[in-house]
Amino acid sequence: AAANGAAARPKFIVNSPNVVYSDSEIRSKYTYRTTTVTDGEDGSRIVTPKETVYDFKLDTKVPKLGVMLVGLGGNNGTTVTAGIMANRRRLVWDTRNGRQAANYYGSVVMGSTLKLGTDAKTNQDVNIPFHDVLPMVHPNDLVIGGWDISGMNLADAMDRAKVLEPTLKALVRKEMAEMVPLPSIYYPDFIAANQEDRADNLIPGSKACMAHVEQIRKDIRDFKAANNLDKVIVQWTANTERFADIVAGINDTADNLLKAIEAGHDEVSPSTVFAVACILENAPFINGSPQNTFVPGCIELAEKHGAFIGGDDFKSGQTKMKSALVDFMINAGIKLTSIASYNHLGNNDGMNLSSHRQFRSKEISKSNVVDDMVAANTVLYAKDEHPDHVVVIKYIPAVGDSKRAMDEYSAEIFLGGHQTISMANVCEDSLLASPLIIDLVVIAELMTRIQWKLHSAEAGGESAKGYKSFHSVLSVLSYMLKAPLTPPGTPVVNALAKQRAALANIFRACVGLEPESDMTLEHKLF
Ligand code: NAI
Ligand code: DG6
Repeated sequence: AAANGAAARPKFIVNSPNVVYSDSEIRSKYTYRTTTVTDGEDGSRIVTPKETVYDFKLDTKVPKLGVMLVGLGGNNGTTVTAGIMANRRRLVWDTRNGRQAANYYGSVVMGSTLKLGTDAKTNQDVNIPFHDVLPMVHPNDLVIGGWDISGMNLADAMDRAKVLEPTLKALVRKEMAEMVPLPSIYYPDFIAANQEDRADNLIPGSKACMAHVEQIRKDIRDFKAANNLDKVIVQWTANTERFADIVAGINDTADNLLKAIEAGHDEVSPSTVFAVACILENAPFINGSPQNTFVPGCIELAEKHGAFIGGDDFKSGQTKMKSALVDFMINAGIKLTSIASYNHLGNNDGMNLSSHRQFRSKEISKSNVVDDMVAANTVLYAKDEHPDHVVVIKYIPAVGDSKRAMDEYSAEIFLGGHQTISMANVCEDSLLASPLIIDLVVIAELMTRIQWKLHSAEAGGESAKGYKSFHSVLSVLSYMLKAPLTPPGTPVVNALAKQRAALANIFRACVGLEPESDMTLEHKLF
């Protein structure tokens, strides 16, 4: 993709009357096929195929993009920053296992492929890098900045994080040392008391106020101007906060939330203040932690301003496995009866989560991830029946960022038999989370360039009138998130394969391609 703001040349051309290319846009006419079900008078179900024709319009100009991380000096913040530097400079470093080159493993956008179609001659699948499906920002071109309540420069902060190899750190140290997080807002009641020692880089004031909102907005504008950026995306990768209480008259509507911030109400969290600032500044805001940043008033504010928000809580290791494995079990007709999910870790995230109220936020986001799959299987589960599901997190400093996760899945199988699957997952937590941070930024940015309208025969699909953006709540980011935020009143999808299919098929629709059905009739009917 072009890094200089020029329109990027598509990596393939779709040969269809429904797809029109221009210097700055791709327009497609796309027929979305669904099925509606109604109850017939005799108690039977009437199932009707339905077609809705949409026009999609993609701005192919790849912007110069900035990403501002809240929590820049933390394990994720320093790891993703150093990782992007390493890739940009194509660094290779020594490890005890040999030479290691920078890569983007773990990023769907940069590390995975998508089936484009079948080769006309050989009938074999043609797969392309996911990044080539539509013109996307390359992570090497991201300009990184952000805030942290700890004022440590990023070279010292990456030492504190204890994630990266010393040989890699030596190669990026100089550049990292030049980066110092902007001062941030700190309301001690929202994160664990054990974080107080690092809070030395603060915007004055210890509860929400409009001055904080305005300072954050100014920081975004200044960063944009200083780096000559077209757009900025903000992502919360700061400490997990406690849940904010939902209080009528305080955070239940957009107006009440703004008034509550003006009045300095105690139930407005730092992450909500950041979200509000970003919404008002029209910078997409993504929450990578589990707390309820997006209180109802915040979601309404985003809708009012047509600003993009996404969340919550990066889905990195244990939960990603859970959302794949449980999907398999329940869709295989195996009755999952319990999940015992234990993990311990020794990084600063683990220390913060050793405090009960912050653990509770994480417990909620880790626990709800199988609900939709259970509810969908009315053969195995009675109404309101759920598998037992317990989540335990322990702080063990000695293991640092190397998280150990142990899960036991129990299930009932044929004729009363039992199946137990035990899983142990060991990984550097921030090396799993960093590629997700990248994917969230790249995909959220792309979503700001896609518009749609209902196809109108009268306008011949040519009129630009009536195009609008996707809903403010970017549920298309669900694959990367443990507790996907969806537009109010719409279902949450946790199953990993469905989340990826939604992502891939929406992108295919933008270039007029059918969803990948995996029917492969070409290999079955001949
Ligand atoms: P960390 O504790 O190393 O980094 C968090 C940083 O946020 C710290 O540097 C801290 O000083 C800063 N901070 C706290 N409050 C702040 C505020 N109000 N403004 C600006 N900075 C603030 O944690 P880590 O490992 O980087 O994780 C970050 C978040 O991501 C945590 O909430 C964690 O639960 C979440 N997460 C991490 C995953 C992973 O695999 N590493 C996966 C899922 C979620
Ligand atoms: C321990 O649960 C700490 C958490 O921050 C997790 O490491 C993080 O949420 C990742 O969890 P998961 O389940 O996606 O691997």
